Amino acid sequence: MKPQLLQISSYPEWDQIPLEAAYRLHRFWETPDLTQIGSQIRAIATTGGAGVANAVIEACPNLELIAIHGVGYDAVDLALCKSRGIMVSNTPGVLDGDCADLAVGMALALARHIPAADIHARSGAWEAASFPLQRRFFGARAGILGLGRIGGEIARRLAGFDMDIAYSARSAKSVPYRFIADPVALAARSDFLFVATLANAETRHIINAEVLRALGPKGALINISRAANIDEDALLDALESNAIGGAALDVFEGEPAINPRFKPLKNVILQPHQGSATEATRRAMGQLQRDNLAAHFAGKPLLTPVPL
Ligand code: 8YV
Repeated sequence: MKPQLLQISSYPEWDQIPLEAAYRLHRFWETPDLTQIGSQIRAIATTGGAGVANAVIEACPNLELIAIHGVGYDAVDLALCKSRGIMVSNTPGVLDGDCADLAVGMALALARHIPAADIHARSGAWEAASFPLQRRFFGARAGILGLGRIGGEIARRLAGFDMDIAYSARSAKSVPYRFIADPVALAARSDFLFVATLANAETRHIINAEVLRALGPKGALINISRAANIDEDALLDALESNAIGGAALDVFEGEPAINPRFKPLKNVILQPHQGSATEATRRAMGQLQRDNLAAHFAGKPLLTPVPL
């Protein structure tokens, strides 16, 4: 008999077909009432953004595994999982390059105002006036908050842009970049401050009004991690008053809805949570999610367990 699996959000066909072949699937968005089936669910498949609500975990008393399609596990209550003996897997390693590409691409687009310049050329405004001069990107000072896999890939790319790179992390690493433990000090020496840290209770609003003040009117903030790492109201205040130079954001509080205060701003680049969104990476994430599920149901250790 196929193990029963609760699926929290839909996947492309290339994931859906093999999942359906291996499991008896229950689509949560079609049947959110788990009263009848909750006790039969042995695994939950979800995404990094969607996670799983505690009420859903509680409605599945025989749940063994939550398999996340994504590296972030901040939307799953790990303490609850631990107390219930539920394992959690994620998909680290396969999405680092794409997330780093987007972070650097957003920073470059912000520095050179590429989207606005595109409109200038397309709209005919160029015939009346040249586009204003922009800011040089290569050779600038970069700060990276969180030098994990994604942060490391960002640094490797920025080195190719001859950047002077510093980073904050829990401890210094053996890398050729300067370690600055304090995020305020990191921001103060950064032209471009990249946020690439995982999100948890400790990192909540790690980018606050003080860090933004230190970044200053010439500094730009790039967030490729989670919205919760940034005090979004403080960021909006700083952007509206030009207290920082700009921001490039892939994640938002309450996404996919975004705070309407962002919309009229000219000093921002906004992306709809696209860090891992290439076909090659999403296929690799789906495969790793299924490999974790398959390992579990074959009685083998998970390939990429989330430490509980
Ligand atoms: C995706 C992500 O949004 O990896 C993560 O944590 O946030 C993203 O890659 C999502 O999980 C894709 O399913």
